[in-house]
Amino acid sequence: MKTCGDRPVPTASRIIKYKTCLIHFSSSFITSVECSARLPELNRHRSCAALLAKRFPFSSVMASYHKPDEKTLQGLRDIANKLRINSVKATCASNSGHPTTCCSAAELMSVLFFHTMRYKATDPRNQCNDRFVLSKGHAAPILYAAWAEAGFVKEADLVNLRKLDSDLEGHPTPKLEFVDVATGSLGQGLGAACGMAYTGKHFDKSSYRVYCMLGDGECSEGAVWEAMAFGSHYNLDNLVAIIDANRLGQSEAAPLKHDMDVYRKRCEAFGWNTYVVDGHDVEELCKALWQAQQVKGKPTMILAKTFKGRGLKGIENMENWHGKPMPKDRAEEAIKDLEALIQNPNKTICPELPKEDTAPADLSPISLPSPPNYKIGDKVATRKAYGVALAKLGQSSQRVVALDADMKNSTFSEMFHKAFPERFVECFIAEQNMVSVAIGCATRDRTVAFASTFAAFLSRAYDHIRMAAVSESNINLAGSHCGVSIGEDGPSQMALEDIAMFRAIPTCTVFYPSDGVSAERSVELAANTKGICFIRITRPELKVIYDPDEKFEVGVAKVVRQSDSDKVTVIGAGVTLHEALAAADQLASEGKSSSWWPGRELHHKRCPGPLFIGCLHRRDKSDLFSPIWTFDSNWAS
Ligand SMILES: Cc1ncc(C[n+]2csc(CCOP(=O)(O)OP(=O)(O)O)c2C)c(N)n1
Repeated sequence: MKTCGDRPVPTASRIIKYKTCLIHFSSSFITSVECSARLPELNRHRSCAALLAKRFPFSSVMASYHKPDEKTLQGLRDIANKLRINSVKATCASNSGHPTTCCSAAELMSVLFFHTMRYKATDPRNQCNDRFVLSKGHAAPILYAAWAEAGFVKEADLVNLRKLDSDLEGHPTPKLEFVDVATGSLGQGLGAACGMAYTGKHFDKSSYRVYCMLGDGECSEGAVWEAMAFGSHYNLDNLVAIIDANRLGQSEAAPLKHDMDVYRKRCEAFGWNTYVVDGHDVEELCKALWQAQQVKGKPTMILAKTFKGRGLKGIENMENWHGKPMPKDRAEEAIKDLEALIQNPNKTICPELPKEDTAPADLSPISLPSPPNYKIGDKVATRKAYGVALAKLGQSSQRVVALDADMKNSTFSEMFHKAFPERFVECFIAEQNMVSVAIGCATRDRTVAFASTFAAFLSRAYDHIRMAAVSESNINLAGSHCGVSIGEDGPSQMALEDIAMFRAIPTCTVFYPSDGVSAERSVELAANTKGICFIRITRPELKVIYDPDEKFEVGVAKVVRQSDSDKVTVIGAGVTLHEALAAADQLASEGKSSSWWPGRELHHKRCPGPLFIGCLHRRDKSDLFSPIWTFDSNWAS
């Protein structure tokens, strides 16, 4: 069977022309046409065509496709081989890396970067540029090679791959201007790409498009399919994903091997438009990627049948070559072979420039438009104050967006939803994807993203949160129903590990507010704090203990009570601060008032240990020797 490329048939009326064809169609476009002599099937096809026309009115009638001229196509083939050569050279120089992973993707990268995507090669992070996420991050050398071909990276630097003092790390990170999100933990790129595409379509309302490349082995990750469901649910027609189906994973073949039809059916079942292509045929790729640009209402998946190690004699399509650089002599031979395929080594192809329809990000600080509106002694749950503050911040800045995982009526992010439905992203019960989507939304400072759910369920997204830090992301995560204070719901709903979990994340600031005032200020501080922010919020109502004008700072604990005769320091935060205060009151009533107990509220920045030492300010030397008691509702201390 000939797979897509020869003649995709965009409209039902055109289908009828192919009288003797057996038709295979994706839900919005015909993807492959196989001629057969089965005339009796004609009538069935006719009715099928009529049915298609009825079901898919094709809001966009496809503009006509112009095949690139032969010179351009050869130029793209030449670039693909140059990318291969540079990937082999770089991995040889570092004596590590994944040359075979790069080689299967060479034509895909060439066509994407030098035919399809629109971007300013001199300004990779320009807000108008198309975005590219290399979800199979171990193919980093070919990404670096593509940016060298585009002129942004010096070609001579490519051999510094994986060196300690080089930003060309083994897996891409945003230390490089052309990388928006770090990848390398497989399965996470598509969720981030969804966040970028959602932002482009619904927040920026701009024409930039988002491309994401995945490995076939990677597609065993459930997170990929969470992202697939999200992409089609939100009709992200500005999103194109590509599976580099090179058959092989790391230790053996990927489960579907080269069964492109099963890939197609799965992607279509998830609501995506699909094209099955020969991933080494630049012309087919140009056409499929062009077609994808015409599709309305759905994201597109390009299913590219490729061979791992393509172009490397004796290695192509062989097992046991994953993650292995080629021995020097074999590399030299392979480079010669590849050079021989290049017809015009000096030809460069400049990418098309993007449409200038995205405003630069507004980086001004974001403040609550009014102070928290509670009186000391009022009772309010910090989760509710979170919702109030988020809605207030939404008034202050268009960049504030909120995400939730079907918990908005528990986390109170529904208050933001009610006020700004157009800036609320329901991610449904898919916490890993919610974190990745938030990361995507926050790239290039397009949004200030707050994502909320029960704190307990953020633990299943831990690897995504870890990668958010590697991505230098500024996302804010709010976890409600923390600690044992949620009571009757039982341990499955209680976040007990969350403080330990977030404290271990580099760049993370943990806010654990104790009342409505500090909760609102935590949200305000988080919006302006770089790195990951975690706001730990509680279910039960707590007494307001701070004046609405109380000032809070990251990394500085509050002294709630103190006296000159204090004997011990008592530390609490959130709900436990109130327990500590009750204990202090009880001791006082028992005549032990000589030992006044200061309770302290914590906003701790990368606390080094369970005692939050970084936050405590001893008042004098004698304080150094006073005992410290902590009250905690987690398993971190
Ligand atoms: C979550 C995760 N699990 C495991 C790995 C280790 N690993 C790196 S590459 C790889 C195989 C990937 O295969 P595939 O997605 O098909 O990519 P290919 O190299 O074949 O293009 C594995 C298992 C990883 N990086 N991330």
